[in-house]
Amino acid sequence: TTERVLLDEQAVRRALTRISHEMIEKNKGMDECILVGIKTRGAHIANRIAEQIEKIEGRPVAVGEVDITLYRDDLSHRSQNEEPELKGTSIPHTVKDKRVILVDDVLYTGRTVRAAMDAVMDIGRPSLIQLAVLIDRGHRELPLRPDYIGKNVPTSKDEIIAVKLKESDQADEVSIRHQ
Ligand code: 3GP
Ligand code: 5GP
Ligand code: MG
Repeated sequence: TTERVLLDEQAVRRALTRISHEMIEKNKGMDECILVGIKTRGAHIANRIAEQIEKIEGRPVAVGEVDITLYRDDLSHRSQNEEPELKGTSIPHTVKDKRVILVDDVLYTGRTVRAAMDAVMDIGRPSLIQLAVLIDRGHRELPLRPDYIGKNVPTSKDEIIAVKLKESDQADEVSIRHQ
């Protein structure tokens, strides 16, 4: 097994700061926006971005989360006929006519994001949905593209991106692992 660090604590912070500014610019302020993090680490990232934006804009940003279950015991090998499913939703605001920004740590096939979009659309009709990810590792299986990207990391399918965040791990660090 080899492991290589892609982003250290500073690099994670800078990427999220840049994304925060990009969101504010693209949406001409965040008043119409709700950040929706995909549990677990996507939700941590959404909270951090919301904190940054509040500092920059001087007003709070709405945040919610969705819990998408992955019926997989081996993270690097996906069985063909299993789709990620919604386990729970906590979005304490109406999404009707709002700009919903989904946030996840790693984007891979896109199936988790698709399930998250379904969950949001079940609640109400947003004016639009955008997508922010810390890492885009490629291998998309759906026609879906992130609006905000921390870092593009070309991977092979047997590589794994390890995302550590202080909220759930010891430190902030993103690395790539090959077995
Ligand atoms: P998260 O808490 O960072 O979101 O399911 C438990 C964790 O494993 C979740 O992390 C989820 O995103 C992550 N995970 C799900 N599928 C994969 C995968 O294909 N590869 C890797 N490395 N992690 C995955
Ligand atoms: P999907 O394949 O549906 O795009 O990704 C499924 C879920 O697994 C998403 O929550 C995504 O963040 C996570 N994921 C996919 N590949 C990796 C990876 O290499 N590392 C980590 N940490 N998460 C991953
Ligand atoms: Mg994730």
